Amino acid sequence: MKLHNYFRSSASFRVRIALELKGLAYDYVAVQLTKDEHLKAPYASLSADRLVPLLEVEGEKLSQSMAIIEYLDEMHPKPALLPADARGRARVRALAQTIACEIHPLNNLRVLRYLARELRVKDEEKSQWYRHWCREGLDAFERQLAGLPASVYCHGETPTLADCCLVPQIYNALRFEVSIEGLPRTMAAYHACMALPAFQKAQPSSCPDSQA
Ligand SMILES: N[C@@H](CCC(=O)N[C@@H](CS)C(=O)NCC(=O)O)C(=O)O
Repeated sequence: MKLHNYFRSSASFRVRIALELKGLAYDYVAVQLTKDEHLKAPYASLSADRLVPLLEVEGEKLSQSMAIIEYLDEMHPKPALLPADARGRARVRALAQTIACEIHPLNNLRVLRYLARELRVKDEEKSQWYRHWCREGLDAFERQLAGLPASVYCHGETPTLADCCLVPQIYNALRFEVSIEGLPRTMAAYHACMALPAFQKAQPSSCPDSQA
């Protein structure tokens, strides 16, 4: 398997976590987003959406982090990243999508670049945009967790798809100085995950293309 990704990409980070949790070996192919490598050959001809991550597996090119993680979970069921029951799966997917579908698209590189380059939004206003949508999404995440039974991770006693999404989002929140005050369940799950070797190995600073 070949994972085309970028160390700081949170969508890539989600997939790296899933691969590490499942103990799956992969070739790391760096795509430098800051150098627009995702928009140029050879990556642009490989990736239909010109986004990372992209997983090459047995001649197939899989895109979209959530689809990739669910594929890995189906092909390599242990340890499971989704609960065995339908209701549990719906809860975990709702948590994961709160991050992947509500927060991330508003704060993605091309959106921030459009704000800055086309709309001429100042740096401070761009940061304010980032912090606003990130914090609003994390508040929604915390309210969802508050409605669930107490657990070590986001849902239950083992990491799930929700944790694969949460950890990269908190990593970005810390990087962009988003307040993480008043998010007790969210931060407890984050710290529980970060104590695990799989999350440590997947984090940006452990990546071959990591820039200090
Ligand atoms: N929904 C996609 C999002 C993929 C995505 O937006 N990746 C970002 C990096 S985290 C990217 O490639 N951005 C390039 C850009 O915005 O130009 C997924 O979950 O894989």
